[in-house]
Parts: sequence; C-alpha cells; structure tokens
Amino acid sequence: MTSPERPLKIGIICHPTYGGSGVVASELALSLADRGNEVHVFSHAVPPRLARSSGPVQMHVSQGLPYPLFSSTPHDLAITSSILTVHRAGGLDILHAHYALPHAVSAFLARSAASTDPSRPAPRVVTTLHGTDITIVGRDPSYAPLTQHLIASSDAATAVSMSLAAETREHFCFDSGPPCVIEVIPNFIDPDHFHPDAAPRPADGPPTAIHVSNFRGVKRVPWLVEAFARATEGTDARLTLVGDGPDCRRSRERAFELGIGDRVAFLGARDALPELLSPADVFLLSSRVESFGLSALEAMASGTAVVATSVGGVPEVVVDGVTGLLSDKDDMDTYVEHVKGLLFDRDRAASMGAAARRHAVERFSRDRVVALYEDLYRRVAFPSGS
Ligand code: GMT
Repeated sequence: MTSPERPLKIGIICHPTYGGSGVVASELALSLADRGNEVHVFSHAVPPRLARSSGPVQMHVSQGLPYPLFSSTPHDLAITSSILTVHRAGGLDILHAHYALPHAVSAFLARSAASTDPSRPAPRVVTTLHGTDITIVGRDPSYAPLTQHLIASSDAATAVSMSLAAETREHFCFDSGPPCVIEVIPNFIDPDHFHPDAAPRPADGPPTAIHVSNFRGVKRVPWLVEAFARATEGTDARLTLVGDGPDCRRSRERAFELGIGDRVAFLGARDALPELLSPADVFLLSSRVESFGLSALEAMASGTAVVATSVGGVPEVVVDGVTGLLSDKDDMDTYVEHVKGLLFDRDRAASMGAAARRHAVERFSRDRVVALYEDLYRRVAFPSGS
C-alpha cells in the first residue's frame, strides 16, 4: 500500500470535557478508528464521550508527577512525553490538537523532539480552533503571542466555523507575518445517535424547553431563565437545564427569585442527551459568545427547533426562520417573543424541528465531516502524494 492509501496513525490531544471540544475530539477519534486508522487519544483524563464507547481507540491518560515545587501539575508536559513514547514505539503521522492551549504546545514540543530522530519522520501538527481559545483565552495578552505562534507554525489550522476563522484572521494573521491559512471544518453529529425517535414527544402535557451547557458565564443561563420566565408567565411550561458549571447555583437562585422554581428542572451532567433532546418542543441557547453551538446542532439532529442569540457561528448552524429563530444577543424582548412563538405553537415548532433535522443531516453528518478531516490529514502528511 502506498503511503497516501495506508491507514493513518493519528494522535488526538484534547480536554476531557463533557461538552464542546472534548466531544468533537472523542467522536472524531472513534470515527477515524471505525474507518480503519490507528488512533491514540491523549488527555489528563478519559473524555466522557470516549468513556461510554467501546471503540478501538487507544487512550493515554497522562497526569504527570505532582511535586511540591509545582503550584499545579503540568499535565501538558506529561502529555508531550506520552506522545513521544507512542511515536518512538510505532510512529505517528498526525498530531491533532483540539483547542489551541495548551494542546498545540504539547504537539509542537513532540514534533520538535521527534524531528531530531533520523529513523522516522516527525508527525505533522493540525490545530483545530474551537472558540474561546481564540475569542477569550487566546486573545488575552497573557497568551496572545503564543497563540499567534501556534497558529502560524501548525502544518494546518482549522476553525469550526467561518465566523471563528474570520475572527482568527483578524486577530492573529498579519500581512507582515508568516502565511496564515485557516480552513473551516464544521462540527458534526452522528445522525443515528441524535435522532427524533430517541424518545417520543408527548402529544399533550405542558410545553417544554431545554438547554444544555457547561453553565459558564458566556452561556448566560441566568439570562435564559429570566427570558423563559417572561415568555411563560401564567402557564405550566417547563424548562429542563442539563449540565453543570460555575453559573448553576446562580441560575437556580434566579429561577426561585422569579417564582418559577417549580417549573425548572436542573438535571446536572447527563449522557442521555438524545433521549432528553428529542421530546422537547424547543432548545434554548442565549450565549454572549459562541463559535459554533454544538449543543444546538445536537438538538436540531434530534428534531428540536432552536431559539438562540445570533452570535459568532450560531447563524451558520441555525437557519433563522427555517430551523429556529435568532435574535440580537441583547434583545431580550425579541428572544421572549421567539420562545413564546414556538413553545405555544407546537405545530410550528414541530415543522421547524423537522427542517432542523434535515439541515443537520445534510450539512453536518459525521461521515461527511470526518472525511474532510481525513482528507486534510493526508494532504498534510503526504504533501505531494509521497
Ligand atoms: O471554547 C470553549 O469555550 C470551549 C469549547 C468546549 O470545549 O466546550 O466550546 C467551544 O467549542 C465547541 C466545539 O467546537 C463549540 O460548539 C462551542 O460553540 C465553543 N464555545 C464557545 O465558543 C463559547
């Protein structure tokens, strides 16, 4: 088998998070392994999406040595060592860093160390930008010069939306600097996993809205709770909140302050997302910053229409007026009208939900997007079909 045709040896480095980049990296790893590639995942814990699968992905948990001299254990250095161990044992073609910091640093260090070994080619580095690694963390002066270097020195850099790619070019690519090519490869869903039939939508009973997130400040969950309270005043509509994070307690307090504590359920972090998403009438997202909105895409694939704020890459996922309704991030009045308009018109919500399912399957199916990544890896690993 010539090099471009043989299965690839791929190392994926990611945060072991319940949502977002950790999910995308895990699902990508599993799909690449299904396609016959040898896949290694490097992190400081097993990402939850990987933990619940039986896929033939090799997991390397690297936590490093806790030592009193360190104020925190440098996982990223331990990950670099694990990568080198795997590369020296069998060779890796690609190191794919998800979320620039600190994973692209680990990938570069490993590539740099491997390049001193004449016995095998060093792995190529692909960096995928997910969101706040550019919009918040990476842009902070404490990290910006390093982030810029990481993007410029990657063998390929991708962003999960056109909006994030544009923001990256604006802040990190300069005419005077090295070439800066950011390819857009969107996030994806498994349409068999996220499916409208995952659980039945009740024909009667109160209308229900759902939100899934990590409850970080950018998600504005207390704002969402207030909008829901205004939209559903005097009704028996229900809101289900899934996930956990810094704003969880404040969101609960807000629900009680607004007198809707008995209509809001906090479920914590759950794996059974398809079964939770498909019966809901509407999915709510109210972020201040959102490069893509994977949870909204998962809801769409489950046949659930979305009401969201029109920020970042959200309009690339949710087609306004077709698969959901979008409003300006500071326009709570319009957001409230949108929630009412779908929650209390179930036929409209159902037809938008059906359109959302079709759009998710056509544009964001796993097989289509994973093939884009595999094609990119081959272009990077074997530049002239070598
Ligand atoms: O960037 C983050 O805040 C972290 C990241 C994550 O790991 O949860 O979320 C981002 O990446 C997701 C996967 O690509 C996107 O769906 C999210 O929109 C994005 N979050 C933000 O931009 C706030």
